Amino acid sequence: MVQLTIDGQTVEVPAGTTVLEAARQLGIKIPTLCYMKELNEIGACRVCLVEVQGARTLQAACVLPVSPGMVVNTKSPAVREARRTAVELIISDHPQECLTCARNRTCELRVLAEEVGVRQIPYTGATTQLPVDASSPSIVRDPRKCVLCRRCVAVCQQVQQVGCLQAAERGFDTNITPAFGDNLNEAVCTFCGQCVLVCPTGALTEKNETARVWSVLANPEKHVVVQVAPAVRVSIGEELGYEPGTVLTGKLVAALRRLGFDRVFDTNFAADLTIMEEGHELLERLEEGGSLPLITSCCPGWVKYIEHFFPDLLKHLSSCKSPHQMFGAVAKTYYASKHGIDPASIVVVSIMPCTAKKFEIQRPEMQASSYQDVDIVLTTRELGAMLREAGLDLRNLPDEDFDQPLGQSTGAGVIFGTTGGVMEAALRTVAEVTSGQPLAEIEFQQVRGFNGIKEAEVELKGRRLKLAVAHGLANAKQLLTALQKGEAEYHFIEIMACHGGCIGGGGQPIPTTWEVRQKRAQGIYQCDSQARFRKSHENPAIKELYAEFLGHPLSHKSHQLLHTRYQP
Ligand code: HC0
Ligand code: SF4
Repeated sequence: MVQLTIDGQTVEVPAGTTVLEAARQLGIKIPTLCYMKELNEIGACRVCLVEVQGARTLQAACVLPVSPGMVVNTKSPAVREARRTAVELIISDHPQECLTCARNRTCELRVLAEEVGVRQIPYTGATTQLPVDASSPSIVRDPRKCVLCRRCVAVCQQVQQVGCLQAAERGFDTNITPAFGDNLNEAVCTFCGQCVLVCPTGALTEKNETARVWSVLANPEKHVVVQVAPAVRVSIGEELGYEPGTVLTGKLVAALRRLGFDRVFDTNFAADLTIMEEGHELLERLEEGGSLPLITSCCPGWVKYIEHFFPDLLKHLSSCKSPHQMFGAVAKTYYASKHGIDPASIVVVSIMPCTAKKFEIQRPEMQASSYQDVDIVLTTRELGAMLREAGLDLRNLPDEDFDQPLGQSTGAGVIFGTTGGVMEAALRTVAEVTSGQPLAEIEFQQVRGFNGIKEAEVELKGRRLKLAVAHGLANAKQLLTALQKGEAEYHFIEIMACHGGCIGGGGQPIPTTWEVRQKRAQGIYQCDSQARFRKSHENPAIKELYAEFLGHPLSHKSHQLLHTRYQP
């Protein structure tokens, strides 16, 4: 242990601890901008400067290891002036567009400027004039607002190991960009949006579609139906001042109705449908010797990743479309004909915790209903903005129920929203369908929690099935590499691109930290434990859909509407 003094207080910390972390242990907050613990400790922004007795210059606390007897001052006049100057210099090359910026409420630079006492910008000079990159359906990059903190680079390279973003040029011309100056749409970006979550400013944002939604809501010719992803009900509250993980399903339904949606449906319904299809696909592959392991395909960031980086493994992907795409196809066929609505007038809006879903709906194979199956995707953040604009305070709204029939769901559907959930939901159904016996224990604890790669084994029809769950693309890569080398053998794998699964999706409220993810996951399991039905095959509306329309899982019609093919 190392003993040192910070602002007159003594603290003892393990060797190797940084001064920044030691100060935090004392409750002393040293401001930071580029810092992300264990991911981006590069001392680039110079905002965390401190004075160390005996040192000739001020030091960046985030990269300064403690040493015995060190005496640190975090608030001396020299420190405060240097920090303020660092922030003033950053702002001198930053567009002063706070009033119109998408990150107005959550901008770290804005808050930091206040914290270090910036009241004017004494510096003028050249400013960055690189063009906005709005090429992708998911993410907009505005290099003028970039503060070169490199947090996005760290996440993309280390957490996702996609390596899409990097620093180019030098000095004043330094900028963060995909390789070769490509735009995001041309690059290997998966649109996972994890970079958006860690961007401190408005340099990376989702492609905003709220204007299109307002416009269809105001159009009486349109029948506008909305579906809500599992993970949104436990995070939308954060946009409106609630604690992370607060379950707000009923109030959210009421709010969507007040916004003017004609029907408020649930993606959880379609998650149950996915389990019926994917569960039977697993059984078919096990029995008929199809490609194993079967790997889940409901996360569009993950699907884009495997297409770019492991095309030889595409045969392992489930042919199932993601639940919200299945929903769109069912809404514009089954629901339209059952209720006598012209599918051409139906607009399907998905509220998703995800930026990649904006890309997914535009894929050419997502038009099984003869129309684009899902028309518009809004992130949780965009829905938050719409609710604030409409002046809808959830606290004043009653709990209301989803519309039927596409609003009925089970606990198995809701756990899709967190890592391990698709696997657990599938096991609940596959185990019962094969044994014909009710499961004694329906909670599969082995696949819960935030370990990067989780493994489990279950007995199915006298056969031991080996399962794995990965979240975050670096973990997915590790699993796939082992598979490729023949070092790992599994029957069924669940992969989600984002840490924590959809609760940690790139469209979720900011901040999305590990602690916040934990609380949202707890909210998800709370929804499951309180659900009337907890297994997908028990969902009465799903039974009705098969009886009235699809026939049976993996039927010709199911294949037409709910499944796809991947081309390497
Ligand atoms: Fe998810 Fe989904 S669980 S991807 O994380 O599978 O986005 O919440 O809506 O489609 O159901 C996201 C969340 C969904 C889909 C579902 C799946
Ligand atoms: Fe990297 Fe994901 Fe951001 Fe694309 S969206 S640049 S893959 S972190």
